[in-house]
Amino acid sequence: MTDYLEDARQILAANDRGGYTVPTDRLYPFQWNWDSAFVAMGFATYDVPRAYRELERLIEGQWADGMIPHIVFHAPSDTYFPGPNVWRTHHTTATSGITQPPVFGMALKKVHDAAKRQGRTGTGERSRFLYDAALRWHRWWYEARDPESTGLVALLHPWESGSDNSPAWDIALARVPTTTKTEVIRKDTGHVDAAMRPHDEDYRRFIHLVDTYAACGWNPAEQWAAAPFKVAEIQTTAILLASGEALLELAREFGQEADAEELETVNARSRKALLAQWRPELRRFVSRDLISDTDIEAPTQACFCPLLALDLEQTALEEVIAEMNAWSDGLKVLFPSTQPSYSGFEAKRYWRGPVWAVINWLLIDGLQRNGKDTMAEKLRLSTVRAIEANGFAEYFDPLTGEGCGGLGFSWTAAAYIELLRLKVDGSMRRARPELTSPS
Ligand code: 2M8
Repeated sequence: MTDYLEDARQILAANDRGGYTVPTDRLYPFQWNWDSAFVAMGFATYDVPRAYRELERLIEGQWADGMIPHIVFHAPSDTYFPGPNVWRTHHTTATSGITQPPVFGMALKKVHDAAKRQGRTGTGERSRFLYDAALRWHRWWYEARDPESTGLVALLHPWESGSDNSPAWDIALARVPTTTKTEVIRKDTGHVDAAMRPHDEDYRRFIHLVDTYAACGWNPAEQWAAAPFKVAEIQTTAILLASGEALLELAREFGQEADAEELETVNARSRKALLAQWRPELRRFVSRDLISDTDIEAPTQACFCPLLALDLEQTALEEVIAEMNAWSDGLKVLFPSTQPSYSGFEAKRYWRGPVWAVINWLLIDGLQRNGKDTMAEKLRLSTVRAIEANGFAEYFDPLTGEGCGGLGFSWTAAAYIELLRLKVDGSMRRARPELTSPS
């Protein structure tokens, strides 16, 4: 019988490049921000020191202003575009110049709790160091990406969402010119089928944005003023809030009263702002395009991510479940990153429809938080079965279940480890005991 749990751990071991984990070989040969946070949560279930190390290595890339970049280029590789020479940033360890969803705080709390449960000594200091780094990053988010204190943080590049070519950006990204000063030499389509990747035109716009912000010397205020793409985004804000809640618990535990007060204030503001993005007529939440000052109504997975950090009232909750069920109807694997009946849906093209195990993980957390265990279990089973049947692929076609994109993928392995643990534990509650080594 195949030991999928062991396979998942083998993938994480194979993608280890010295205390950090690449998402997959060749296609993504560096350390990615939110990938590493998910991976650290996977490690936390069986190798706490390695989980700490993953987060510590990411922090090597943290900028003086608190920003944690979306890529840390620890070691050179010529299998990825855009590399450090395109980003033109000035950190000691080469990094990109944009950021990614702040799953880090949630991950840190899980790693810290696992260390405590195991009675490990000497981990308090490691947690404190990472807590300080996380708090500095959260301050950066609110200062640099919500200068008017609305409670919703904004993205200046689609890559910052992690959902690169989501239909959610179609209108906002179309305003970004396709002209670039940098030559666009894609490497991704040499690794995987171009039909599964963003279009060339998307890449030209992605790189136009990089050129624009590099010309600002990566100064946050200058970028904010120059940005042709600016989206106050609900998935990122929900993740920031969930991580903010985790940091608040840590602040209290560490006796950091002033930090706790500060976190309470920003968390409350974000909670209120997220709730205001609920659209009953759509039965989902919406992001806001800050350039056109309009709602983004494209139906994507992000519309349900606020569950992660909100306690919804019953009526809204029932509507969310009805909407999620409607999207799931007739699919082989749940949950699609775009509503299947939407004109922009593409079953295999990256973030335009496929199922992502880590998104399911976030949705499951949100559903559990809101007491929707049946839907949570439906997503959990669907994810676990898809992986067991089709491998640890980067993502899955929701219509056929086919594993797509890169293979031997770290975050899919981490998600499997976590989602299997829920079954082993047999409950769908939030605080769960650790799974001990299977041997
Ligand atoms: C994908 O994004 C990178 C750019 O960051 C790319 O396509 O080159 C996304 O799926 C992103 O969410 C993920 O973090 C990254 C590495 O897995 O790949």
